[in-house]
Amino acid sequence: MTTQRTLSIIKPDATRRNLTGAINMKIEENGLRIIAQKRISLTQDQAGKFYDVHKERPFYGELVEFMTSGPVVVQVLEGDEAVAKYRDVMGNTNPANAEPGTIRAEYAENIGANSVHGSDSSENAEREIDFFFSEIELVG
Ligand code: FUP
Repeated sequence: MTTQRTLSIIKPDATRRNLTGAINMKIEENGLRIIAQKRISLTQDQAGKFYDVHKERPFYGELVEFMTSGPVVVQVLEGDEAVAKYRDVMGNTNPANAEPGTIRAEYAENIGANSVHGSDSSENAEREIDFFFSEIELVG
């Protein structure tokens, strides 16, 4: 068993439809613990920096626009193999290809407005957690 932490973001399409609680229920039902959480509005600058890895992709501008279109809930999840576990709980990036029962299959609107973000490696998780949280905000 390897206990890990991962960064989750509940995206504007989900906060707009009042789905924070429903998504948190899926997270907790799957054995992940929410050890930090805050609801914030991202600036264009913050969203741009967070998604810097996608800068050259054709959807980058739209992604930054979308992530600043309403509040987001940023969270740190902790649990056994939390990075891979949360990727499973989220489902495929495109909800049309997401396994039934996953967050994206149930709630995502489309590949862009896909309700949640989750770190894709433990290295990125560390970097993304540091982006939003200080150590004293993480209460395991
Ligand atoms: P994921 O790790 O599943 O969130 O997916 P990616 O890192 O590949 O993409 C990050 C975000 O970019 C997605 F959540 C939504 C957006 N995106 C698009 O809008 N269009 C695409 O074709 C791919 C990704």
